[in-house]
Amino acid sequence: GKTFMQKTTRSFGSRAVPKQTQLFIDGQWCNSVKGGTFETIDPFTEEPITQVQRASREDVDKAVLAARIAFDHGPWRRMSATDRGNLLYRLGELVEKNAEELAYLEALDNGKPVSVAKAADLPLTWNTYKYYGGWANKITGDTIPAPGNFHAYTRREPVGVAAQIIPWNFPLLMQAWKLGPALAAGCTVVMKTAEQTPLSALKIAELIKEAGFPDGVVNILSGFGEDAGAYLSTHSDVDKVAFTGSTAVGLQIMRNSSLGGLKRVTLELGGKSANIICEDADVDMAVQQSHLGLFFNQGQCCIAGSRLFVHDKIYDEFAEKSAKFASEAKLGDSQDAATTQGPQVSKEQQDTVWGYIEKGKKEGATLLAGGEKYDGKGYFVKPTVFADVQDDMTIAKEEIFGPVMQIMKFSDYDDVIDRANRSEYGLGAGVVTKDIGRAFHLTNGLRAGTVYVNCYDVFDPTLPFGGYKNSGIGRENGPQGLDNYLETKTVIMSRPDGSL
Ligand code: TXE
Repeated sequence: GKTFMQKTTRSFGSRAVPKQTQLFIDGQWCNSVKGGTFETIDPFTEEPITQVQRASREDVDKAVLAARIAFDHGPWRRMSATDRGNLLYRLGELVEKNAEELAYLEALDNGKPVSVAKAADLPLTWNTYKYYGGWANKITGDTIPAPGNFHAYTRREPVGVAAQIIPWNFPLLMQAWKLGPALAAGCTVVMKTAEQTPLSALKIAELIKEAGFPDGVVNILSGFGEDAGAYLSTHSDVDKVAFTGSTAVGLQIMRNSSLGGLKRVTLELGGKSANIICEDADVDMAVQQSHLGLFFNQGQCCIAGSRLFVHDKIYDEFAEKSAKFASEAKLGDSQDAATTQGPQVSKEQQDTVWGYIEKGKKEGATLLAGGEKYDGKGYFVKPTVFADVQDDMTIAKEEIFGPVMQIMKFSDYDDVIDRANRSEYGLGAGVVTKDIGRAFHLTNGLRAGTVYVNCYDVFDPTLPFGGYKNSGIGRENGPQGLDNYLETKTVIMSRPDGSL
């Protein structure tokens, strides 16, 4: 049994109720100032899981003030980089220790299969905290041989208070990608989680307290984008805004963030990533690679390989096998170990994805799998495969963010590079080939932040991640992830004449 939480019985079997539903401000759990709350919904049962405190402007002000004071006057800035790194590492260990509960919460709130959360989201999350813990005392400057009698050097200093706004598709991992580098750099944070998935982040807040971070260093607000999120991104006491979500909101944040003074901004936004299957590819392997690339996480991945360009020599075989592969998905309860595809995160997402399926049919794509409405309980979308998709169809241009595959045909390699690059997005791309020359030709020609060759959806804290064009600004993960949270200070000291 699940001893960590109180048990209740729901219509779809037993679901333990999460303990933590308050706002986490200045190291304390509190209700929202105005008393607002909202329901978070289980996308499998369509029933509310619990009521969560809803942050409004007053709570954002409180949290930003706490983060400001913690940055300007708290023990955090005086702590050694080694101690700061140890705290992050300890947080990683606590995530590992609490993996079972965290995976349960993640699956409950988001709908993803718990087996996937355990195998992917959790290890990635704890490894991210540990990875950035290791970086804390390796952030160094340079000594510079400036001409004249000077000793010149640079210091890398934290940017200050970071506002971080995250989405619902990988709640724990997006939280770690944001907190890890910010805390390693020595920033303090106000994070607003996604309204669809507030729960796992609150468990992390509990672990942050247990790890021993000073009060106010991390503040976690559950709430909505249009009020808490928008206000946080304009706040004049915030030095930096980091956001992951839709391109539309990313552009809004870019504008809003300049209202209260100049802030550093990094954005990780939508995508419509091209995945190119060459004529020499092992078709079965390519079918698996592209299936993972599109259907992973119910298709709710910003880097989903959602424009599949398949060489005409293998097109028919590929399309047929892909459709068969897709129809074998086991839709079900996220808490059931046998489930391979859970529900979409929300009714809104289910409706949006369904709208795209209808558009695909209307615009004349050939339906090879799925495509009928799911009318049982739970926000499911049947895995759907469209073939004969043309570049100008809506489903080939817009981010669907669901289990809907678009297969397109190509025959010329230079032409397919042009077609792949003819997109407002540039987050990821894939190539399947055994020909090393083709691999270089395509990877170098594609305008995207990550290119996978004979693999897809490989993520790791060591690997920089981010977008070209409308897919974002900046890179997360790797040492590049730290740059987003650091200023460079140049110090020039006059030194006595004649010293060497
Ligand atoms: O995203 P939003 P939504 C894409 C995907 C999806 C679409 C819509 O295509 O179908 O976006 O999803 C907060 N100021 N991605 O509506 O609105 C919001 O509360 C400040 C891609 O869920 O961008 C949440 O915390 N914040 C993506 C976060 O922004 C605001 C992941 C993301 O929500 C705000 C998610 C505002 N004005 C969706 N409005 C990816 N890149 O992985 C909303 N928010």
